[in-house]
Amino acid sequence: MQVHRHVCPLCEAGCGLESSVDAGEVIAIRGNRDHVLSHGHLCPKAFGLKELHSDADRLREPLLRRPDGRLGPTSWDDAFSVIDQRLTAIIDRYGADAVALYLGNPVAHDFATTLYASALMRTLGSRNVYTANTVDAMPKFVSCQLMFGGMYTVPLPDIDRCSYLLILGANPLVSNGSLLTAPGIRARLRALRRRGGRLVVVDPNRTQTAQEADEHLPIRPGADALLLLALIHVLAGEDLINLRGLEAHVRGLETVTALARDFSPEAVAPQCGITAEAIRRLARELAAAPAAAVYGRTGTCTQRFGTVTSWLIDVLNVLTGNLDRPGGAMFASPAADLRQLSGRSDAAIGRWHSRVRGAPETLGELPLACLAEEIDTPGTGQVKALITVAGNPARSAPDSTRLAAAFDQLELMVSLDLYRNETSTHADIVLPAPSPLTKSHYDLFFGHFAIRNTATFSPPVLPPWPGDRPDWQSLLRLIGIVARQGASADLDLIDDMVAGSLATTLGVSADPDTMAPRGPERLLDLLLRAGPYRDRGAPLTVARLREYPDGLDFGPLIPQLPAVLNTPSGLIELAPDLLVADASRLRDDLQRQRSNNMVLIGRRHLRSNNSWMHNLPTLAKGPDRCTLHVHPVDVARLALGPYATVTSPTGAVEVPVEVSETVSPGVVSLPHGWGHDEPEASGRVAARRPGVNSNVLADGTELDPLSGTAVLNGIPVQIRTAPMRGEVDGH
Ligand SMILES: Nc1nc2c(c(=O)[nH]1)N[C@H]1C(S)=C(S)[C@@H](COP(=O)(O)OP(=O)(O)OC[C@H]3O[C@@H](n4cnc5c(=O)[nH]c(N)nc54)[C@H](O)[C@@H]3O)O[C@H]1N2
Ligand SMILES: Nc1nc2c(c(=O)[nH]1)N[C@H]1C(S)=C(S)[C@@H](COP(=O)(O)OP(=O)(O)OC[C@H]3O[C@@H](n4cnc5c(=O)[nH]c(N)nc54)[C@H](O)[C@@H]3O)O[C@H]1N2
Ligand code: SF4
Ligand SMILES: [Mo]
Repeated sequence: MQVHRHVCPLCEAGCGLESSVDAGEVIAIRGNRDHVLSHGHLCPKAFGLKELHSDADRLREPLLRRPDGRLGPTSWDDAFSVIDQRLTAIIDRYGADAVALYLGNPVAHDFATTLYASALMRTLGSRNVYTANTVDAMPKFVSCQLMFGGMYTVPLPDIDRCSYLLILGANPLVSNGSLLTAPGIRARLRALRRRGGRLVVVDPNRTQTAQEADEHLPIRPGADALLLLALIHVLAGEDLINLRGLEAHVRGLETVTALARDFSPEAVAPQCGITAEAIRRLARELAAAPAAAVYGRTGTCTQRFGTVTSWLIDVLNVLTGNLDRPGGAMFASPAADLRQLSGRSDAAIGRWHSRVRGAPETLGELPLACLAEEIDTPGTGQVKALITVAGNPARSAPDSTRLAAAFDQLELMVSLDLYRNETSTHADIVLPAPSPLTKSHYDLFFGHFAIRNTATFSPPVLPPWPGDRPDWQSLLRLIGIVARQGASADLDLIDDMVAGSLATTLGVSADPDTMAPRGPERLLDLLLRAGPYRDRGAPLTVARLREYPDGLDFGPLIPQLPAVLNTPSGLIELAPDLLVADASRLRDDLQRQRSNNMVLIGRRHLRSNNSWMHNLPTLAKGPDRCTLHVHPVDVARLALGPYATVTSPTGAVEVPVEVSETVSPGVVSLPHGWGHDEPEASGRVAARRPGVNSNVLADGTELDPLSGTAVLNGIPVQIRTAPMRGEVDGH
């Protein structure tokens, strides 16, 4: 029996694991106590890796849509030769913009896919690039681009050293942290409180994280920006602003405090559903704390004021003098730093616009909410082909009914996935991805958001299955096709070009004698060599990292101002024009009559992962998760029975009602990523308890204007009791 030390690729926590392998099979998975960052932490999803590996429903060979309209097995060569013929014809006829690319969440968890997908993006040169960012973190990336000059320059709460932590719209006890790599978050939050610190959570739901806190403030969904402006109002009005040395690095202080003038705690209290006294006290506590950090995540992003809210969170970190300070909100310094690839840019938004509704591009992407209309609206520039990589937009995108229908109008759809999911089942060609246990792993993306600077490289735990092709090789083939070298292009040559261009951008030598062999490890090698760290006097490389299966520790985060700034002014932009202008929408909001509509928010579960892992028996067991949480007051008021119909302007779903004291009155919560009801998609275990797709309710017309991010939280809905469905889904 062999014990392999490796890192879990399933979420942003990046836990070090120990897998025992016997006769080519994983027989046990434990947390690695010696891992430099996770010290033995793991969650139930880690065991999912084993079941994922052996899941008989996982795709094992490419699928091709046959003349009878059904998907059937085909060979890799045939799959690529069909893609070559049809993709080339589409580009010839309509141009590269007719080919859209969608990159899903797991792309960010696979360094090889990240690097080759971006090479495909560059080679293709289409304006129709979509990712899960515009249903997720784009607001934060935009606000950091505008304030600090880099989308990866994101302040992280230094939770191991802070004495006060204000969390808005995040539930790290369940999500295990997002834009926050801090494995074992429960222990870290408990340690904060043990050392006399205070944890405050702002969330319409009294989540597991809120239950751990000293104080929970149940805010009305979408009102965070108002709350944050009121906190700034109090800091300014009570002379509590204290930059503690940041003065030399900021500009726009007066603009931002002037903006907050109209937003007194008394003015915002009714919209927030939080009393003016509580808001004043919060501001005073934040100012008085020796080391405080404010942190927000998806609840603050996927809402009407996503970018403004993300911005104001960091304004607070600055005004309390806690930015870039131990115990405050700090910047990571990853061993492989993607910021080395981006130049100075102050115009990251609106360099082009979507064809149909004219939505601006943000950081190189168009809003996912625009994809359906770009496919189903005829005219010049219409999207005719779509390549999806590790995503399920038929469940993760707003107005997903329209999107799924649009897929069937495409001339070509290619999906790379582990499964035939609700998206890939619409594809003409599905290219299977291998089990995560057969891939090497390095947290390229999440190193930028880790609370301690570490680096771990994990080789594959298990050998590949015969016929497996990793995503990066499929992407390399697609690059060859788009580069007009055909389906049987010389992949080594293309890979050399990808590596050569990366080396040039990074300004490092790609000397074959000192490099890792061709493929993703060579690209990672280049990034590590160009990065900030050395090991025992030598440049950091993949070979070096292999010597440290428990990870290399470069220590806690250290202050990085002003070198980390990449704004044209070289300063922290506290009041970027675009953000100040958008904040004027808030003034209108303040005047708006508060409606009595019920509003819908999302919810995550520890044993689930967006729309997948629902086919793994140990994770799928237990009570039904796709239920509507409704406060008892509303259950009584609406006379709800065991089932409810939830209706929004775009759609309706029928769900089991779960009476819940945690969700605020007037708010209901429903998880996303369910609705495994497409015939032949998603696997047999998942299909037994399909749940419903909450994204038929999100309408996709309302976006956070600066980031193109869809409003997925705070959706007005109507709720009424529904008849029992009897046997429909096994209830
Ligand atoms: N209403 C609502 N909608 C939401 C959200 C919400 O909170 N509420 N959350 C949003 C967020 S934060 C996100 S990130 C998105 C996620 O949206 P997506 O990224 O579109 O979807 P996922 O459900 O993460 O699906 C990932 C797919 O990748 C496949 N996969 C996993 N690993 C690999 C691999 O290594 N290679 C390949 N090729 N495929 C792989 C899985 O089988 C799965 O089908 O959803 C968003 N949508
Ligand atoms: N187990 C598990 N882990 C996951 C995932 C998963 O599906 N399952 N998904 C992964 C992904 S892709 C991501 S992006 C992360 C997300 O990580 P988190 O953001 O930490 O997770 P969420 O549960 O989406 O937390 C969002 C919170 O915002 C609250 N909220 C909703 N609307 C508002 C609002 O208007 N204001 C405020 N203040 N709060 C609001 C919700 O009640 C919820 O508690 O999790 C990742 N980890
Ligand atoms: S917390 Fe995340 S990284 Fe850690 S074991 Fe669970 S899924 Fe894997
Ligand atoms: Mo996400």
